Amino acid sequence: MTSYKTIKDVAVITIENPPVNALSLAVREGILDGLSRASKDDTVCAIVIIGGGRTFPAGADISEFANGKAFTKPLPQIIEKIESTQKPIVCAIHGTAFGGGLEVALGCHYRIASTRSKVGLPEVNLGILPGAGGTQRLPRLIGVWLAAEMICSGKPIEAVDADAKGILDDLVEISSLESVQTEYDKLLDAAITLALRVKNHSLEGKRVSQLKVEPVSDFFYEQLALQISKNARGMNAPLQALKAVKASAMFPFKEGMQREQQILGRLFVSSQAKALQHIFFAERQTMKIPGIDMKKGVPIKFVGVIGAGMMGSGIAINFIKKGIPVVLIDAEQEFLDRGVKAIEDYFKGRVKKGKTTRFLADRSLGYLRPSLHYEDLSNVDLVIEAVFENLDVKKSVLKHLDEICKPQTILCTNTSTLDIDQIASATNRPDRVIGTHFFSPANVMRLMENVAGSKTSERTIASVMQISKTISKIPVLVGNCFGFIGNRMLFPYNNQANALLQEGAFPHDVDKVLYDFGFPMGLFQMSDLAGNDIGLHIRKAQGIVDPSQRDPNERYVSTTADKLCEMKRFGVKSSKGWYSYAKGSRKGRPDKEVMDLIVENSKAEGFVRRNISAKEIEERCLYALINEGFKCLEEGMAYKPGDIDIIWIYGYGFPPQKGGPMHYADAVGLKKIYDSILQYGKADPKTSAWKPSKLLEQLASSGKKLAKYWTKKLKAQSNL
Ligand code: 3H9
Repeated sequence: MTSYKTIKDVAVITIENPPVNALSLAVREGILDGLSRASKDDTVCAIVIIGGGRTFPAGADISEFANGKAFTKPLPQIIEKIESTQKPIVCAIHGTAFGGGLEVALGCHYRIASTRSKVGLPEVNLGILPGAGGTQRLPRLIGVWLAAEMICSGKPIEAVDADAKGILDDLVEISSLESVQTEYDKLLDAAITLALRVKNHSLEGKRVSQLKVEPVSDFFYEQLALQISKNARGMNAPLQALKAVKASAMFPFKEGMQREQQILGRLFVSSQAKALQHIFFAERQTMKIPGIDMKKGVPIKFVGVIGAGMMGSGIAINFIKKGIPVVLIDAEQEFLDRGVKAIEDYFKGRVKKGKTTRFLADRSLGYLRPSLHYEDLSNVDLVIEAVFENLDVKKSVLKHLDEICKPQTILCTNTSTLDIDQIASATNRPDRVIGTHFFSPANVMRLMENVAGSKTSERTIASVMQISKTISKIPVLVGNCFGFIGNRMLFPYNNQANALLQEGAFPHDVDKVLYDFGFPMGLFQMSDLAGNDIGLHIRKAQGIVDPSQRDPNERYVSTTADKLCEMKRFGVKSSKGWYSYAKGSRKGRPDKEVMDLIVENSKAEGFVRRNISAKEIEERCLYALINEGFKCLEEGMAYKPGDIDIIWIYGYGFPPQKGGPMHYADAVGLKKIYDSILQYGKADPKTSAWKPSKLLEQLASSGKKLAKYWTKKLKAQSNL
């Protein structure tokens, strides 16, 4: 996991633990061994620590947190050993020196980095803090102010910025065109040159732990704490990390380290840390699908997008930003022009905000080819239709594409609810048809639900999953059912919210509970923002708006929602919906007209309104959501519990510190959830959402956890 060599009397310890050189136990032992050899060898005058392959360590090995290995030869001790070594140590950074990686660098006496590299302490995103001296050394090196900002936000910075802040001693200029090998060679050369230059220098002032910290006023901590509470609402780690940083200014290094370790110990075992670390791995597992070999994907080099509306132009942006040419089609010149302008404005905005350069923006725009003619799609590798959400319209577009595009072209339909098999049946290539459910705004939201129809081939799935990754999305493969995973689960969740209105709650009661749970906003606020007509459109498509078409054995909860649309209360866009809005504002106020309507409807529908507790609101909304998640798993529509968690965190604002609905279910206890579902079902037998999933029933009665059960099941499948 590490290698050792000497070059010009400089010992070079190379960390070799691909892909990210995580600081596993074997790596830590390798570093100790290298330090010991270099210290004992009289011919060695200095030491260089460098990462092999593409990067300096991107942190401690997160997989060692759960199995306890992190506590054997722990990282803080290794870094202490590095810092106290009598020969100068130069750290050479390329790639991403994150977390424990940066902490190792802070323990070295000199730090140089490639201009292409990034450094950061992202531990708060995993629910912990930089617990190998990061909260004590970084403030000593660059001051409390800058260190607290980096540690509490967890955001990485570019090497050039790190140099300006005083984290680095020097930069090694590497252009974007140079290979990783050239970067490594140049960096190692520069590190050895620096090591030889400083070989006889005193290490006085070079051991960061011995530097003094300039204290800052309490006002600074209070302001930052306020900002954290707003930006990272509900997250423990950033505020705890701030406490540790404050300790660096209050206590000598040793005592500061003790504080850091105490806080780390508490965070380490917290439910938030477990949830956030679960998400870290779940996000990276979405590409691992039983029975799908991702290597079978074909490269996508040329793309078509149909529909230049908000969705289509947003989708096109994702591709041209990555240098993939896009033919953007619309039927009308006016709509096409509007779409092109929206794309140009997007890039203009990025240049203005300093997020890209004019040159790069123009280069991206150069990949856009607007057209009114489907014939221009004859040569694309993949085409995504983003036309109106209507089965017949989508079928006729796909049929037309099937006639025009080359036989290998993959046809994608961007839909949030429609049946992929029916759409595919309009073509002669159902194996090359797949759903790509982008979330709006498509150029911002990272989630993509890729929907496999019954005939979609492995090659099509692999190609689309891979191109989704290329355009920086988080793709999740889901099965073909109404609403797929995200919207399918949204229905019972939303139905419970509406049922609560019938029984006695008001929109602001329900929204407050969901906000307090950690969602960025409640369901009624979300509906107002998206447009209440969207829900109506879906209910109409389901055929449940007309009372004569409804199933008499199923409770209908959306009378008020339907009436709001009749009253043209569509939400923020019409300044009134579930709430009323001042012109141009997105902050809604409870509205008497709506509250009266809710009370009137309760009466008309035979409900005697009652006070409903926050606990009941939370349980009913969330348990209905979770029950549907279990049904998605047992039907094979979702491949892993973690996939559902990723969809709900990235698509619907489920609080990440709770780990997603399925992780949260395990944390609450499946028996408790199952029993509550039975109870709510007894009180409300006409709501099918309260029919417990068989899988939930089975796990609740056997006392098993979903995560463990599913991992075992997947392992057994892969061994078959
Ligand atoms: C820490 O340092 C604590 C200390 O302060 C205190 C300790 C006492 N460990 O993301 P990718 C795996 S906490 C284990 O797809 P990319 C990852 O699961 C750590 N495994 O690549 C994946 O595995 P697989 C603080 C890790 O190029 C593979 O590597 N550091 C770790 O898109 C490739 O990952 C962080 O939080 C790890 N630390 O992005 C940084 N990191 O192939 C976390 C990655 O089996 N890492 N893996 O699916 C990252 O942000 C990204 O991985 C990085 C590369 C930007 C580095």
